[in-house]
Amino acid sequence: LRRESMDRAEERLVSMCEERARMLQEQFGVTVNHVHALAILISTFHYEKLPSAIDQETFAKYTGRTSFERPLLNGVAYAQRVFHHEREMFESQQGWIMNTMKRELAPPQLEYAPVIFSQDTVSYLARIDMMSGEEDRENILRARTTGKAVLTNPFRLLGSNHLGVVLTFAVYRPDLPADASVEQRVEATIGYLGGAFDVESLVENLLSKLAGNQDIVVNVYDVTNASEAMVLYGPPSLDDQVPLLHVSMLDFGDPFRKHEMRCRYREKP
Ligand code: WA2
Repeated sequence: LRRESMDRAEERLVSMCEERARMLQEQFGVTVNHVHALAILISTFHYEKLPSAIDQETFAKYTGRTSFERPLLNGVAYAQRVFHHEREMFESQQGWIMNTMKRELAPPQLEYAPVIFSQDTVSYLARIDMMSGEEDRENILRARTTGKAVLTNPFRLLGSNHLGVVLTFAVYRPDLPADASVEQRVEATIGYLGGAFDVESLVENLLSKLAGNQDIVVNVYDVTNASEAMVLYGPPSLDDQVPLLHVSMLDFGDPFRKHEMRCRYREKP
């Protein structure tokens, strides 16, 4: 009899965990697809059209109106690629000077990625050189060589200080061939479109609506490096001391990264 109730409990845990993993992966996927489309929109209407058909006001309006398409992002922004020899001209044309993530004057670099367009919800990104942040910089470099969606490690986001990951797509000159080499990709890069998955608050909101939420504890980990899993969501926990634990695979669309969801029953007081 005890054996049977244990089996039932396990079955229920598995089904709740798989449901949550599927749902989270689905919402991640639609969000990534929509950001991909935004990157193409920028390439088409900001670069292919001369003069540009997009300015900060248009970008803010359009991204605000379509935010329902990106349920797990706290906002999107576009950072332009600027080389050092273009900096002076860029800053005088913009009428402002770029900052670092630490709100200092950006020191000389070979190239920069200052945010020129931002959704209102992330207006604090405006004028920041995104290459001045370690996680964002790595994302930018990997996005432009791969041409794919890339994700950072979990880290504390600007603005909210919530735990999350940043998503980046490179924006290319419209003449980039479909079979471009890595060198051609890097050369044809004109900017970066991305935003942050605010996992701490938006995933919480997603899971809180599901039945049985009171009964289980959910964690999401970045397990890219198998020997040191990084918590992306949920309380710190010692999984090896738990009698019933289920691990569901997650695919967030960046083949370089591995994520998983771990679920267990909440301990009854
Ligand atoms: N977006 C929101 N919050 C952040 C952040 C970010 N990056 N980095 C740290 N906190 C404009 O890759 C281009 C967005 C980065 C895109």
